[in-house]
Amino acid sequence: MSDKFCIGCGVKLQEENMAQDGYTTSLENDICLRCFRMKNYGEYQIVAKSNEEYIKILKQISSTGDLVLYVIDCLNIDENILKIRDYITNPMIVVLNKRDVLPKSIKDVKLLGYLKKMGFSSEKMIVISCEKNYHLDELMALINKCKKSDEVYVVGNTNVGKSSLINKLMKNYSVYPSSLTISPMPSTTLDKVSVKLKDDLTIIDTPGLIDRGNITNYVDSSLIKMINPKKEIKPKTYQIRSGQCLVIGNVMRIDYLEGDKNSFTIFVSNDLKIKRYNASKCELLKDTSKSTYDVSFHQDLVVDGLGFIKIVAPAKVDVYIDMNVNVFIRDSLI
Ligand SMILES: Nc1nc2c(ncn2[C@@H]2O[C@H](COP(=O)(O)OP(=O)(O)OP(=O)(O)O)[C@@H](O)[C@H]2O)c(=O)[nH]1
Ligand SMILES: [Mg+2]
Repeated sequence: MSDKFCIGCGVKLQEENMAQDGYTTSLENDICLRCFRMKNYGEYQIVAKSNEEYIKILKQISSTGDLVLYVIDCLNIDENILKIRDYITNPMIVVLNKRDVLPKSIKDVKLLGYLKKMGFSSEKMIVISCEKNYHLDELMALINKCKKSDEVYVVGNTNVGKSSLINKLMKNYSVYPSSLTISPMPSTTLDKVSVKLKDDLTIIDTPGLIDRGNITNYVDSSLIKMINPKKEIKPKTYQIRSGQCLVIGNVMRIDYLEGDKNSFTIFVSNDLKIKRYNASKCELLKDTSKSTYDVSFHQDLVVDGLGFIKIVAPAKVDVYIDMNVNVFIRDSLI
């Protein structure tokens, strides 16, 4: 065993066992074979991680008292995001990333107001997009102003864009290189990775907390690529009567059971096809798990990792989807 760690994902490098994490053909290399394949060929190999390991890392971070950037994905705002406070008490900047995928009509103040209403209050908050370089100057200024030492940690669920954020900060504000591995799959980063931005600032990437209810854990890699929106979502509105259903990307079905003539607006990746059917004549996805929801006025039905549906009038609906996926109702974001 070496004492060298992969600069892409943080795993300890080894050249003994190809089947194990950290394998590299030579210890002269700086990255493991898994990262090499992801970076060069877009070939993804999912690694099963446990949240216990991550919670251990969070506890270590907590004991430092250093500034933490807590990254959240704009599309996955749910009550679980507050759980971070069970693990760390550090000063924190809440960073709402992937702003570019939400329609421009949704204003940043609305998103920030929503987080406040959920319970974030003492934390600084900022809406950004790594992809579009949106508000990164403002974030960098905040980091410089709020950091407690030379070290700043980046934490959050898997796939929210932690490594993307660090690579972007390095590209914009550092003379040093950074080659953290980024991928659309969950659990890309496997351990802590320190990246020196300047003499008095080192940013530390961490593996993400696995969100067990997220749909990306239960579909194959080609579908994950379609589910992760790459562009601004174009919401699609369907006028719908009870007895009709919508099938979204062949992963989810929503049947409108009871209620007046209604309007469902779907916010999911533009790559996913949506079709409307007469529910009694449609057998699609009936073999998946079914749950019934009562959606009230001004509420969204959220599907973890997929997106959300804004329903105008109160509605009773059946949702068919993989049994592990978290589906819930929240006050409307819009
Ligand atoms: N549209 C959009 N996609 C983004 C943005 N930032 C990151 N992504 C994408 O989100 C996916 C996950 O990015 P990563 O940087 O690997 O996320 P991570 O949080 O480090 O993930 P883990 O290491 O698995 O915990 C990739 O497909 C990125 O291209 C953004 O601002 N906008
Ligand atoms: Mg990462």
